[in-house]
Amino acid sequence: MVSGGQTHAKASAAVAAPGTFGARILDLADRLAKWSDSQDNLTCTYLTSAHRAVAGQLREWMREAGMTAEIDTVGNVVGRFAALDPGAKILIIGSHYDTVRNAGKYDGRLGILAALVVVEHLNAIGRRLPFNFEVIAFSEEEGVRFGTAYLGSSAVAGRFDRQVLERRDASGLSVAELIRSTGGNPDAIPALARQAQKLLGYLEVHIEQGPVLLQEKLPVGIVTAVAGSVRYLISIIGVSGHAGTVPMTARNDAAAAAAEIVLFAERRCRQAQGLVGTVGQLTVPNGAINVIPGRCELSLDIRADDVTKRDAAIADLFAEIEQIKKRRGVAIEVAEVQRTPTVACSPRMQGLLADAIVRAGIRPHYLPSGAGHDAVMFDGITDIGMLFVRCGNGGISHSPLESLTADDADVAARILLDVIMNFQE
Ligand code: HGY
Ligand code: MN
Ligand code: MN
Repeated sequence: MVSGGQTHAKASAAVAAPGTFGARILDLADRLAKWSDSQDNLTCTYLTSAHRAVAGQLREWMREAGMTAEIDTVGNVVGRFAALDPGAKILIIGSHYDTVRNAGKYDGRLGILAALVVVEHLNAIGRRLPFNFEVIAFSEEEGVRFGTAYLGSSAVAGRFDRQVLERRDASGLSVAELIRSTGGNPDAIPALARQAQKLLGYLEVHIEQGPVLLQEKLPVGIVTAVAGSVRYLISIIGVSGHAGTVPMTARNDAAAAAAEIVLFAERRCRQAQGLVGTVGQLTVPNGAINVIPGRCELSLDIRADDVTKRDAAIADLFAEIEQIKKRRGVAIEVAEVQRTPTVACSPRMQGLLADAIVRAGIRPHYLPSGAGHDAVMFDGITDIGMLFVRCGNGGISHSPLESLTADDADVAARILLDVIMNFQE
């Protein structure tokens, strides 16, 4: 391990003038944001041409930083800053480069770029680490195109669910077909799994996506736990009809039934602190202005800081759906597409982050994450830790209003460097 536990961080970080890490992170994020699935906003979904261009750029930057770097069969960009001892264990620092639709530039990408600038710095000062340092840009965390999140990190963590390969996007293309179309091989996915005993830990730097660090007037915080979520896709089948001739009392309107579900979910999730419910997608397939919706499809994402609270809300929701079916004479199919547990960050990793934050002269602040993160895939496989970074505009995220200052990005990168330079097994 690091000789004598001395902190090289101060010496080595001094080489990089204050602010350089932050400015570089924001510049690289701007450059990545130029690739998008949309002309109008930043959208970078799984294995689109924009997504693959971003992967190629990340691989190039990783190589220029002194890492070996490859794009694996599911699109993860895996950079490796090798130890002097090739048989040394591995510390993984990762986050995702896919985005939601109409996204901000920093969700996921901050974590990749913070790790990248740290490796650039280590390489510049000729420092090698006593462990192999893997920087992984995960290919699919948001689950926008196929509905299920963590595709990239689940493969690396050895938790990939083969059923995901059958999921189809709006065009009817399956995950397996898409992976093959990019030269990947779904049968090679199990081989991506890292051996748990070879891992020293998993760390992720991520924007907070909330207002707490703003309110605390702190640039960074230590994540205590990451909220799990249950995601459903709901199909409502009613009877389509002429908007002008079918009396209101004779309708089985699928969209009106969906509206009842949306409002019930909102009402029920307002009943408890730490419980949230979101309908993020709501469509009337092939709808028309003068046709009563015969079909309506919606997504539902339920989360809580406590699994009992979450499951009670889900039970109430299912009971209400039964009532809506009877009241409105519609069929309602509910498919669970993902269920992830609430995951605690390891006390060891929290301690390493806290020590580095104190050394930086900052008050350590601990907070849970309401957002999901790739880190949850590594729970139970290795120690996980997350560093949150303050974001502006009230903490808004999953929006082009997402913002991050160069100063805060710089602080985060320096803390990450300090943790790495002082990392003890
Ligand atoms: O949905 C989430 O919490 C994360 O942004 N993927
Ligand atoms: Mn996100
Ligand atoms: Mn994210």
